[in-house]
Amino acid sequence: MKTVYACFTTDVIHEGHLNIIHEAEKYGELTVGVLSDEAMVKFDRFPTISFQERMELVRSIPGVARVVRQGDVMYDEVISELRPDYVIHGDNWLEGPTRAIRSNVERMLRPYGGQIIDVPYTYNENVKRIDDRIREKLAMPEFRRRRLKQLLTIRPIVKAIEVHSGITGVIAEKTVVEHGGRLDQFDAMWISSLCDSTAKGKPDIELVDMTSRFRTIEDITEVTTKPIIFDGDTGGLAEHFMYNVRSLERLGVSAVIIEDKTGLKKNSLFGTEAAQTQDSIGHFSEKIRAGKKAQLTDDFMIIARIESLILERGMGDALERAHAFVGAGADGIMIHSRKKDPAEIIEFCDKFRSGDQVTPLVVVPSSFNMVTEEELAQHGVNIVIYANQLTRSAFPAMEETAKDILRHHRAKEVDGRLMPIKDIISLIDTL
Ligand code: SPV
Ligand code: MG
Repeated sequence: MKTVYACFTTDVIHEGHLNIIHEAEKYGELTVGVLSDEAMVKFDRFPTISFQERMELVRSIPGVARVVRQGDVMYDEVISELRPDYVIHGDNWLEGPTRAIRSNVERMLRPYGGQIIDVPYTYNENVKRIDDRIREKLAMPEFRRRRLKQLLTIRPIVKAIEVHSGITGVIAEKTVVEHGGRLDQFDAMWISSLCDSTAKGKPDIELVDMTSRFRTIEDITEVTTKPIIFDGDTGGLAEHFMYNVRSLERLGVSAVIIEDKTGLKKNSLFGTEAAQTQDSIGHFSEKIRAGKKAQLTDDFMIIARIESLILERGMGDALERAHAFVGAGADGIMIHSRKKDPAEIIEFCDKFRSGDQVTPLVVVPSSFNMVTEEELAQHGVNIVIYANQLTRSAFPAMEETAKDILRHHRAKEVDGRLMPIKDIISLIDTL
């Protein structure tokens, strides 16, 4: 009896999967691999049911002889172990980034003469409706909110990219690259105060009010499913912060980061060039306590951001604050720096980790952008935020286009660098 292998990356069995099983039966005995939670998350199919439930679901389908766990999106381990005669998959992996997975399977099968069976991918109204329903479910506040904590337990480092609108949200949601045989994408989104303000043509001084910032969140949640980390600036008055924590939870935000400054906040990248006042440890700790007291779900995180290195108050002050804020209930610490060299950030992380191995650490490498995600993870960093790169890449491009249309009195000269209209249309989902 020949053997056939298929990997399922889903919470719901629909006619597309049944078709694969039906086809597989023509070739031999079918083993189905159920992708582990870790691998699903990396592949951005966040599970809505547990791994055990997914195993049971597949086991109950007639035509499936055996169910195994597949621990990675790539098939190396599972093929070495099972040596199937055939691997069967929908032919949608002939295109796009998932081609890398097909190449991986081809490479693994070649040495012993195994073969791939590409089955025409089932895509009809019914399958689309099921896919859409899973996406809609993942976009619901109760699912989205807990995703950050889930990611922290299963990703070596959580990667967040700045978003400030529906379209930047779509880019964060959908951008996948295949690089060196691996698929990569962002895990989460950062709603930066700098970029939210800039998109509205306003300075980053807590001028854009919360009602407007919440509207930005809604623009983003309407078209995405990934978890959100919200830049809460100073958090404002503790009495107001309490209400905002609840509003953020209700909107499905996973975490708010508040910084230990008071009075008129200016962007940290000004450093000491702008007069800025750091809050006292006692007062800021009270704000954290107030937020934690107001919080209603277990999923939400309040992360304390320390400005001591930005304001040149020294490493000792930064560390003292970090431990004090954790003591006050902070669920994470963000340490910021505007030095080009990551040395002070690394020193902080190492020293903090020598006394606290569990509290998540967040960094924003805008200035110290040489440092890699791998290096940061080695020093105990759990979340890396690319805080403003989408904004900083988009606006110079728009400005150049505006100038060139003025120069040429027409738009022909700029056309070559514009996104084709059909690509814009396919980027945006319609119901
Ligand atoms: C933001 O993105 O708004 C931040 C990070 O707060 S920074 O601009 O580096 O201060
Ligand atoms: Mg900010």
